Amino acid sequence: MTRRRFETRAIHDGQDPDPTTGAVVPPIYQTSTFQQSAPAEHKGYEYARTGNPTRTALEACLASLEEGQFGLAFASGMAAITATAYLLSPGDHAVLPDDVYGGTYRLFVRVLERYGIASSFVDMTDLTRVEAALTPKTRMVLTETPTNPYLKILDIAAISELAHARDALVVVDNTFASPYFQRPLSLGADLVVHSTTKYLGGHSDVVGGAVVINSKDIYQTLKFYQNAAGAVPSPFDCWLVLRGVRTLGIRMDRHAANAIAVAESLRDNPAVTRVFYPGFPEHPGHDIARKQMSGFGGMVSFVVRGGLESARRVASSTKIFILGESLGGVESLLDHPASMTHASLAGSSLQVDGGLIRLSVGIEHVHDLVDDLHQALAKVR
Ligand code: P1T
Repeated sequence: MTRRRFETRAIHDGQDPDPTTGAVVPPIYQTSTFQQSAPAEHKGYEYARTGNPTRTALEACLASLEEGQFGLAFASGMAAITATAYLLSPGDHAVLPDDVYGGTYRLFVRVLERYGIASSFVDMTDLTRVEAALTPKTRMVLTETPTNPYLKILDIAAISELAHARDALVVVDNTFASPYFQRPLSLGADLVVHSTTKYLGGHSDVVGGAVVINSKDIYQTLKFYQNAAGAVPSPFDCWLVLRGVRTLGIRMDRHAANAIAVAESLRDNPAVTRVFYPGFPEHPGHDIARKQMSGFGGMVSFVVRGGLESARRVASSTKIFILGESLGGVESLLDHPASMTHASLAGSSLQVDGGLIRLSVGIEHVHDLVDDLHQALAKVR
């Protein structure tokens, strides 16, 4: 039988009707512990930090969508990235993009450095810089593509080849593309991480994270860390993400269609000096995006003429785009990275432009979204 398609797997994988009751939707197993018939004899579950059937359903579904063997769910995207970082030991070195989510930067610089793990941040669109950053101590290359917030496109296959030649693991944060548009494991990555808070959950009502892996060894190590460190999601949070995942495909199609229309209209606005969208043929990563993604996603970033003050004015003037951190929900969100999501980069060499605005384009009617942005931009003309 041919492999079921993405949309079918999103609705069915890991989600067989409940064997006890026939419930079509996986139940929320709101229990902290499970009865044992004799000491250490049980039906696969003993204590809910170690495992819970609602979490198992989500983990199986996410593994299937990423075309991986194993999934692990966490309490947040940062918990998933932290568990992945436990694969590193003191003395090891990691390479990350210079344009990375501020929380990931903060974890590597402010936390992991204290444990003897060094990291370098490089412009990974330039493969010679990736190669130059790899040292005999490099054990991990953690990438994000499209990057947050400049939407740079990084060549997953080429970076994987360089990293693997030095025995470094490749981790791809696939939060922005979602598995609907991009499957890094099939391009050579070893691990995929997600903030399920974003497109996978899709409704801005849950915080969560996930890791998907093909290697059984790495899976078993991370599963041990998941239980040992304990940053697990609640059954209800797993259920919410799973409910979101079922509509991922249709939401992503609409996010991407709205994003290209918004990006095009911004390009024509005199108050905007630059628009970043990987779907534009002139975007430097467009050809790689066409090769490794099946759609360009729902994120658009742009620079407002007049810099920081103008950007802050625009950010406070939209009526439909909600000024807030996060992304990937059905509602449109607007972020001023320099003072919000990427404020933890302040003072580092990785600062983002004060005039930059990042949009998570939602699935409202596109004309309303375009009108809203142009009325806000009119305030700085
Ligand atoms: O917020 P949390 O679920 O812990 O996920 C962290 C994270 C990881 N990776 C990427 C690419 C992310 O964008 C995030 C969270 N990002 C935001 C909150 C934001 O607004 O960019």
